[in-house]
Parts: sequence; structure tokens; C-alpha cells
Amino acid sequence: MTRITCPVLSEKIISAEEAANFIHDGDVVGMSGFTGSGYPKGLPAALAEKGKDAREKGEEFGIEIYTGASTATDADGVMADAGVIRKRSPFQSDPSLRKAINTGETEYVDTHLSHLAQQLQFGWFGNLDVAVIEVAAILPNGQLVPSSAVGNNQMWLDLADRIIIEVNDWQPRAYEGLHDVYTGIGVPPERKPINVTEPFQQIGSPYLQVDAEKVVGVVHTDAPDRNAPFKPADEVSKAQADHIVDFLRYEINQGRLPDSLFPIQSGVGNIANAVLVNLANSEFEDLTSYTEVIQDGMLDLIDAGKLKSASATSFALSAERAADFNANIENYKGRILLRNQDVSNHPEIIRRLGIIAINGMVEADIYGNVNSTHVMGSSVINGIGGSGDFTRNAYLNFFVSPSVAKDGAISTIVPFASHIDHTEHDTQVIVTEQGIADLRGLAPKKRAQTIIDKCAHPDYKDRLQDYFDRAVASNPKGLHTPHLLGEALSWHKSFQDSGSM
Ligand code: 0RQ
Repeated sequence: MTRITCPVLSEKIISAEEAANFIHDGDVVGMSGFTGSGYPKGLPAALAEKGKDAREKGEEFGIEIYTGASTATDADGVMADAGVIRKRSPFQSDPSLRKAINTGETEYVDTHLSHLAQQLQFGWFGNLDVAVIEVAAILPNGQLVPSSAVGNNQMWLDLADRIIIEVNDWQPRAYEGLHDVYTGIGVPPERKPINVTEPFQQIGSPYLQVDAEKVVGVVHTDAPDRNAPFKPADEVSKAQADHIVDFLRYEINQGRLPDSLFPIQSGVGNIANAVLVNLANSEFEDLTSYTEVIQDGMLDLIDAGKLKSASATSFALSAERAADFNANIENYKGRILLRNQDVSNHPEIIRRLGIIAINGMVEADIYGNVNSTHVMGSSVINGIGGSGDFTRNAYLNFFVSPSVAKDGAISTIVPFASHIDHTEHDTQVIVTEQGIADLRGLAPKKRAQTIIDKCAHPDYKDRLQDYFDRAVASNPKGLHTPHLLGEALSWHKSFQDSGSM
């Protein structure tokens, strides 16, 4: 049965190639898509072809692309390979696009995920020429049923001059009723409180609204989301997850958390997923989640009866989990809600609800500054994503990583982080498989000693201690946050020169 039941919009059905003709060189394009979910499946390949054709004719074709977060090889990947992405924000994880960014071919603005919608609204990125938005269905009255991610879709629909809608038959039609699209944030100075006082509270509409007059094409697709598999939990990720669960127990014993904890945010990545698996096997009951991405482990928690509800903006599921979810979506209604990302990641709500934030990191320095994004200070991996939105405003925040990377050649605990996404003022608990460093309420030198004692790998611990001791001794007055400036980044330099820290 057709999913396009609006008479006005069903007259606008065209092919992806025809739709690509509405996108011109230099256009600013808002696309749907968040962590491999809900991205357009037709237009990216058509735009890549358009780019190749233009190049063969000696013409230029490049566009700026703003999404919710990462998309996939068949979106960011094909367009990056064809050289059509001139500028990109706010998050990516595709190898081809990452390469284009790190070679300077594509400009990348690595932005907090809660910020991008308003930044376009404020005009920081110029006029939004086109929106390309995937949906699960178009209703007779022209309202849109979102698919597996809400992201920034409503803002792109509101701001764009021209709109292309992709209706993807792979997405369950039964998505209707699983979303909460809120349009009341507004702009300063008229902003009002956002009235989410419970993690699962609905404040918006299950539908996206679109001005049919702006729609230049409706494209039919039938293709899956990215649905990348997770690495099975190994000893190292399991040890980190154990530390976190033990710590939560300790916090309950101290009277600082209720038995059902506070709402959980869990970042992307294998370790964050392993923590969720551990929670599913723990004694905690009646958990809630206020997060941005629902991954396999979150569904496991719901299935195990441990998690009452999960509010997010998108899914990031393995292929098996996605197939299972799509077949059983009705069972998850009333337990899962997808919101726009300027609500799922809103600092006001995160602070109010008292979120427990758990995110991966690349490295932490001895004072607890955290690098989430860059290898050796220079090459971006993915981006800050929502880790800043949640960490800065959380009740309790964790950063997790194995204590070494690249078979031990790299220590993830370093004298000085080579890039800083989260400062020592914001980070609270650092976790490696070696242990857990509770930095809350500690001044810098005590933070350093705690991180070295608890988190450093044995192969690097003595050298970190030596660095810290010499830094402290370097000035008779002691100093507040002692460093040896000539040595602070020497571990990274050593890796560059010799392949090992
Ligand atoms: O590389 O895949 O080549 O082996 O980085 O590392 O240990 O598998 O960890 O999957 O949890 O990802 C920070 C990237 C961690 C992720 C990061 C190498 C390591 C490996 C991955 P290989 P692991 P994870 C909300 C939250 C930012 C966004 C965020 C991330 C690869 O968590 O992108 O938090 N976070 N969003 O070998 C060099 C080091 C390294 C290193 C690890 N110190 N130096 N390489 N690696 N440490 C969700 C969203 O925002 C959408």
C-alpha cells in the first residue's frame, strides 16, 4: 500500500535523479540522518553522480551539508568519494568523509548536537536552500511520519526554501506515534522553559509539519539504515562496565542516587554499549533513559524489563536488532520516544532531570581534561557529538576508554591531552579497565594523583608519576596545576616519531 496518501504531495513524485536537479552548486542543504538512521537513501547517490558528471564536463558541483549527526557509506561516503561535500556539520563517522576532512578537502564544523538547529536559525551558516528529509509516510493531510531519527528535521523543513521528501518503505509504517516533535523553543529573548520534567513526557506532535508549497519533489526509496554491528564485549570493555556498575551501587549506598538511578545517557561506541549490557544483568530496576541514541543494549534493557522508558532522537542498532525492532515495533510504543535533537540534548532538561552521562573518550590527561575527537591532536575521528551537551549538564558524568590503544603503543592517560573537548571543570569520573577515578570535589593535584593511581596502565604508570612529581617539584611554590611545558606533549611526539609513546 502506498505510504504517500496526500493528494497534493503524491503529484510531486519524481526520481532521485530528477530531484537532484533542484540542488545547485554552492547550495546549503539540510539533510535528515543521525548515527546511521533516517538519512536519505536516494538523493546522496544521485548527488554523487551529479558531481561526477559536472567534473567530466569541467564544471563545479559542491554543496554544504548539515544533518542531525553521522549518516552512512551510502550517504556521506558516496558523496565524499565524489568530492561534492564542501562543508559539513555537526558530526560524522564515515571513513571517506573523515579522510576528506583530514586532508582539508571538506571543511568540518564540529558542533554540539543541541546547537546546530539554532545556529542555522540564527543565520550563522547562511540561507538554507534545500532540505532533504527521509520519512516513513506522508498522511492525507500532508503531515509527515518521521522514520528512525528525528534529528534536526523539523528545523530544516521550516528553514529551507525548497524541500525534497524521501519516503522509505524499509522503515516501518508503524512508526506513527513513536515521535515527539517540539517546535516551541523559539529564539531569545522570547524563550520560555521547555516543560520536560519527566524523561518520557510528551510535549510536541508525533508528526513533522511541512509547507506543501515548498516541496519540489517526493522520492520513493526502499533501503535499510546503516545498522553497523557492535563488537562483542571483551574483557577490557567488561571491566570498564563493571567499574561503572559498582560505582553506581556505591552512590546508592551513599544516598546520592535512588535504587532506580537517574535517567541514563549512553554515548556511541562499543564500551557504552557494554555498560548497557552490564546494567541489563544487574539488580537495578525501573531505570529510565534520557539520551540521544538508542543502541542494542538499550533495547536489551527494555526487553529484560529493567528499563521503563527511553527518550532519544535516533536509533543506532545492529542489523539483527533493527530487523527485530522493526518487526515488533508495537511492543516498544509507550517505552520509546524519539524527539528533535535540540530537545533530546537540551542543557536545561539534562540539568533538570539529573542525567547520568556515560561517553567514550580518546584520551584524558592527568588533570582530567578529555579529548573525545582527535588522534594526536590533529586528525579528527568522529566529532564531539552530544558528549558535551550531556557531560557539562549531567548530575554525574563518566568518560570511559581502555587504558591503552593500538596494542599498547598509546597510553590513553597522558600528561596533557593533545586536544580538549571537555575541560577539567566539567569531567567527574574517568574509567579505564584498570579502575575508576572519582574526581568530584578534588583540586587539580589530587585529581592527577587519583587518575594516575586508578586509571593508568601499569606500563605507563611510573612514567606518569615521574612526570607529575617533577612538574610539582619544578617550582618551589608548588603551583596550582603543575606542568612541564617542554614535555607536556612529548608522549604524542614520541608516538609520531617512533610509533610508540
Ligand atoms: O580505532 O577502530 O582503528 O581500532 O579509536 O576506539 O576503543 O573502540 O572506543 O568505539 O568507544 O570510540 C571516542 C571514538 C571512542 C567515541 C570514541 C582508537 C581505537 C579505535 C575507537 P580502531 P574504541 P569507542 C553521544 C556521544 C565522541 C562522540 C560522543 C566517539 C577507535 O566514543 O566518537 O561521545 N566519541 N558522542 O584504537 C589514537 C588514542 C585512541 C585511539 C582510541 N588515544 N589515540 N587512537 N583510539 N583511543 C553519541 C553521539 O554523539 C552521536
